[in-house]
Amino acid sequence: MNLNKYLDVAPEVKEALAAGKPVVALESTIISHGMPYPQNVETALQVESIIRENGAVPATIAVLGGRLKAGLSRDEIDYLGKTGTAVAKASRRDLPVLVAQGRDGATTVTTTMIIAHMAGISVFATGGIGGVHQGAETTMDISADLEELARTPVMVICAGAKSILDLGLTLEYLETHGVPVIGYGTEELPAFYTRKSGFNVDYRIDTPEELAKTFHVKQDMGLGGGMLVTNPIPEEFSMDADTINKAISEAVEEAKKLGIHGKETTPFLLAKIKDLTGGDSLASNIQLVFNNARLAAKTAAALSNLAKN
Ligand code: PSU
Ligand code: MN
Repeated sequence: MNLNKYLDVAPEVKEALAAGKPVVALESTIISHGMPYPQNVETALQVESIIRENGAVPATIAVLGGRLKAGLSRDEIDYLGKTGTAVAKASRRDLPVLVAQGRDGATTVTTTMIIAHMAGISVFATGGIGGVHQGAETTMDISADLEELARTPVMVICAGAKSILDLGLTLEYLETHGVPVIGYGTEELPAFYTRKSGFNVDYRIDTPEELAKTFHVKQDMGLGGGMLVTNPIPEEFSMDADTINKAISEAVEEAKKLGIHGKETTPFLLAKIKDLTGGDSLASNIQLVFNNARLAAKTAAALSNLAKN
């Protein structure tokens, strides 16, 4: 294990990693900035149970008191959920400041990948990733998540990208940076709340074993960098495309009107969409995270079997 002096790995996670058992990383921006309290805490704890039920150890990641944490207690998860947006949203550029000042941070996909990799964790489950925003030709708003996927060797399992982003440009960016975009059981990029987006993924893979093998080969060949697995929301929880797209357009318009920018954009859009859909989007969001947690646990198990052989 590549132990870093700024990193605290929870005892259960440390033991599992030392024994070559499957571990799944989870992010904390989704807790503090992505969902309201108390659903955020309930979801985070439920996701951890789902990962355990599927044979892996969960490691929720955050920055607490300036320490990088891989594996949180229930109280720590509760604290991040209750404190909400008062906890800094921590991307790569924020980490040195938060650590130097002994502060707390909710980790995005970017920083969760960084800390997972430091701890020796290869599989990470979340809801959605950041990407190229609509209008990025002029705003240059491109999430640091894409850059991290290019450089850090962690497999990120998400439900695709939502159309608050420019999906076409997001795929172009990932292609340029050599990040494989895999559809789990689908040729089409899922659009988070819905199973369809009108864009194709690079490859379709149908089993956790094959996901694990592809990621293993990528690292074994020395290519480095991450891999993005897009797992469609289960049919029964997917939303009506017209309803959700209308809410997304309204939210994007409102953000533009109010001049929302920088790190505020994604949390603003998520909260607005939740209000506009009367909470339906939140219910779907929770279910797709559960679905990704199941796949991640199985994939982490397949990856640890590969490493043993
Ligand atoms: N998309 C979601 N839910 C989220 C996020 C994105 O559907 O909670 C969070 C993730 O933590 C992601 C971050 O890494 O937002 C991206 O923020 P930005 O667009 O500012 O890079
Ligand atoms: Mn941004």
